[in-house]
Amino acid sequence: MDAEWPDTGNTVKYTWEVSNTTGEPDGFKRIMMLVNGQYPGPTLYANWGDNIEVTVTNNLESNGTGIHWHGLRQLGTNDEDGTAGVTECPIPPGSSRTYRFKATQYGTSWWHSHYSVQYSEGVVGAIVIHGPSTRNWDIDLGPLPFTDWFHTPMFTVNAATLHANGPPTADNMLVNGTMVSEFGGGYGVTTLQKGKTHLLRLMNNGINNWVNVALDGHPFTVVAADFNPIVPYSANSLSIAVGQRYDVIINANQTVGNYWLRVDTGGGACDGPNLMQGKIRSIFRYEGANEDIPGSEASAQLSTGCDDEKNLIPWVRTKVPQTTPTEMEVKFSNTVVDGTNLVQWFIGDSPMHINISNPSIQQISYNGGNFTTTENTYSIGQANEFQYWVIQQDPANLAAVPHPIHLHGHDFYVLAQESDRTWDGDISSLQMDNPPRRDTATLPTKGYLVLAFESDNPGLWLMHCHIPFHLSQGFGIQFVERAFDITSNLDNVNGGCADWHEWRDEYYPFGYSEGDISM
Ligand SMILES: [Cu+2]
Repeated sequence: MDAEWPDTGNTVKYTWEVSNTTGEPDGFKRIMMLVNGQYPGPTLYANWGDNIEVTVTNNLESNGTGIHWHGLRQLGTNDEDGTAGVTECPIPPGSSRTYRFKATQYGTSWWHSHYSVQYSEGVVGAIVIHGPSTRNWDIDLGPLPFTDWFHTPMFTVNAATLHANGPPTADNMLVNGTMVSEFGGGYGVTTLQKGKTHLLRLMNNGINNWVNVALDGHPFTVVAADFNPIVPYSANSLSIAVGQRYDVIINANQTVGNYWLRVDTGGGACDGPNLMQGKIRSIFRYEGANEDIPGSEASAQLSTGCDDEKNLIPWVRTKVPQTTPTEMEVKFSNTVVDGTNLVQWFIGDSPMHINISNPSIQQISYNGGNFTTTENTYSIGQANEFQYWVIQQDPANLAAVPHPIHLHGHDFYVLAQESDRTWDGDISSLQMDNPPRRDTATLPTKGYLVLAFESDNPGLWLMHCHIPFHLSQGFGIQFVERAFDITSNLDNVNGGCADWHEWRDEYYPFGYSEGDISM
């Protein structure tokens, strides 16, 4: 939970360099952008209550950058959220900035570039914040990230998708940064010790695909969802949306040997096609076993589709007061503009398009936040009160797909989540007694998601679909939470923007295309 935290007095420090390079995580060589040359990027480790300081230097040739700390609330430190166009200007090539914030929560998450679609080029890694667990375990195996993988650079795929009639086809899905393909590559290997219990931190750091996962012969005991400890439950298979995490315990009580971790996408109908669907795997090997490819049999049916887990009971109980939520409608449009298709997602009246060179946090300080329609801002005035929102998909949407909805600066409570249905306004149907609490939840196909969060963190907070293509196509809003109470350090923002503007004007003397915000 994040109402209080210990003060360790300790500061963990990291120094990261983002650079252009090449990599071949599944045997196919392509250009990548990496932190410290590593893929996945370095894991950020801290203890609950630590201060964290990460200095990021941009050594890219012609791209800005910036790092967002997914799920970390940035309580009182809105300017450290790392969101280009909202809380900062991008860090230009040749420049550095230091992010400083506190680990007010504990558990598993990830950091990623929030500059356009850059994270899907490789600027991504895990966050592990050590804290209590709702069930004991012997060995922490660390993070196990999943990501669907494209052989074509994502900036190219994203540009094509903006004008396409459907989702792009992924070439593969990486498990902990590796997989086999027709070009080579290899399976990842995770080592288990016979007779021990192991904590494994599953996360979907992907782009477009949901992840359905199971381990032969070993059910998962699920102990946390996103940054929230839950009442432990047993699952044979888990479904994980882009941005979500599950901490699970695996009991190594089987015969010493090799076991398959089996991974499927959502199947294509609810997410997007993946050429390796049905063949995505990773090896779990007991210490002392030979190094064979597993011969294990699937012991459980893999979950299918793109649905959130249903058995999440927060360990720390909350009763949410009942009131009527405000509705935001999600509409899809694919119209011909200047002779070519243009895909856009509307929330409310507009797709969100913001200027990365003119971040909202700076605009607030200049003019109190006189935002344009396409900046898609929603104002929240009251302090420390629950805010309720219905996100409703238009049943007439031609793109009948679910969306992983992520909110910055807060965890939210999931009060309702229904597919193929229009919210009827019946507040008695909402789950107010200890509802699931997390930072990313699925808005089901042609249905609705009802959320609540407390306005206890003044700032500019993005809420968006975590599929980078959809955010590029406008699927986002900005909450302007208590504009007059924002206490952020604007020196960081102003200094960063001055650097960015100088680089931009030199590098693009004939004008810079601001492009679309994505992440
Ligand atoms: Cu989406």
